[in-house]
Amino acid sequence: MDKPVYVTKPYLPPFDEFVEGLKEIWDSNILTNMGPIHNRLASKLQEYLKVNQIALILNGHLALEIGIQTLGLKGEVITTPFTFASTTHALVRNGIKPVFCDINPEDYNIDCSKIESLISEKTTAIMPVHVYGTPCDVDTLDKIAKKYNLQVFYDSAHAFGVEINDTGIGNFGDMSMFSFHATKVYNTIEGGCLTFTNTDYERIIYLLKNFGIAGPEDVLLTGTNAKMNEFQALMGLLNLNHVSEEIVLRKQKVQLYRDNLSDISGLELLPVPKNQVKSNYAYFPILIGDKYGISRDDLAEVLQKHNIYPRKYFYPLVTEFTCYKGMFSAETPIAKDVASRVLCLPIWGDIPDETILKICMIIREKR
Ligand code: T4K
Repeated sequence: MDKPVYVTKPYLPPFDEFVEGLKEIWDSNILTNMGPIHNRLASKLQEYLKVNQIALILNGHLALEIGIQTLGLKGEVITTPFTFASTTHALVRNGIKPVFCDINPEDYNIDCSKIESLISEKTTAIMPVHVYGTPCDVDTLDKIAKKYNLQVFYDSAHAFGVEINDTGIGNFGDMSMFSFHATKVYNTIEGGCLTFTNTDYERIIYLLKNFGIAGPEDVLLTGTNAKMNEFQALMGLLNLNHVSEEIVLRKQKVQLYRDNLSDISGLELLPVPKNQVKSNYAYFPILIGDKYGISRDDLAEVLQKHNIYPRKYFYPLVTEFTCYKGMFSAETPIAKDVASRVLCLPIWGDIPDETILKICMIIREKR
């Protein structure tokens, strides 16, 4: 390829739309601290995600930390090692011990059948991840949580716009976090949000993201600074007008990959989303099996020689990170196996069909 092909390309609105939008910021002189564009975006996103309550945050990671503090999680939280660093870091940075549960080999989400054996008297919550945007088994998670009086905080970083039977994915559990990072299906440059149903949380989150300031002379708690600014919110407002179209395009690209890869021996693709699921086609992972003939790492190298840069999301497993190695005992053989074989191929709405066909040809020929 003449130009490098990365795992994704951030969505940008038409340049003129952004420049036009900037005028409002220049007129108002409000750059941040929950300004008018921030507030408009919050109500539009609440509608789009079909949720009762929403709070915009500076980025997805800080949203996770603020969510943990709002829910009052402590002790041990059961989670998955097959995720981005952020999920585990958010727990550890808040003094919580992550207890790692294995994933299932079908969709790489937390294996609900293995959760109960990990619950101890210190367990306060489950933090599952809707990996690659595929919904976790929300019904079983709900049953386990009710049975053991645990909270469920979903890391929905990948699941923007995903629905189950017309219900927005952000309605399940006690709280969900969405990431609006540049590399996501929907972006506000950096950004994120929390969605929840308990109305008490709105004020706590507001305080936590704004230093705990309740008024010019009143600081109520030890908050941080995690406010989304007006430039981010403007990007978000404009991108929201285009995101449905982006998801339709991604669906076509995913189909093109499927049509050209599904007959290759030794390759495993994610299952087609179930009928009741509205997918967002955020990632296109493939698993490389023995029958394929060369290893995942060798295939990644072959693609790189063609200036194509897929990513090994999520390798290494969190439990193998230098900062965590040997710290947590974890029996997660499936996660280990998937992490050693996964490769996420380039995907975004307007990736040219010829690029996908070329990638598929290289994968078929292994050279
Ligand atoms: N939970 C989960 C499960 C997550 O996956 C994430 C983030 C979080 C929590 C935390 O949410 P945030 O705090 O990030 O909102 C990327 C993203 O930075 C990260 O947001 C995402 N998960 C993760 C899965 O992917 P990296 O380290 O792979 O990013 P990077 O910079 O290598 O970007 C990947 C490729 O995208 C580059 O090779 C080129 C392209 N790119 C990237 C950027 C930033 C561009 O073309 N333009 C750009 O501006 O983490």
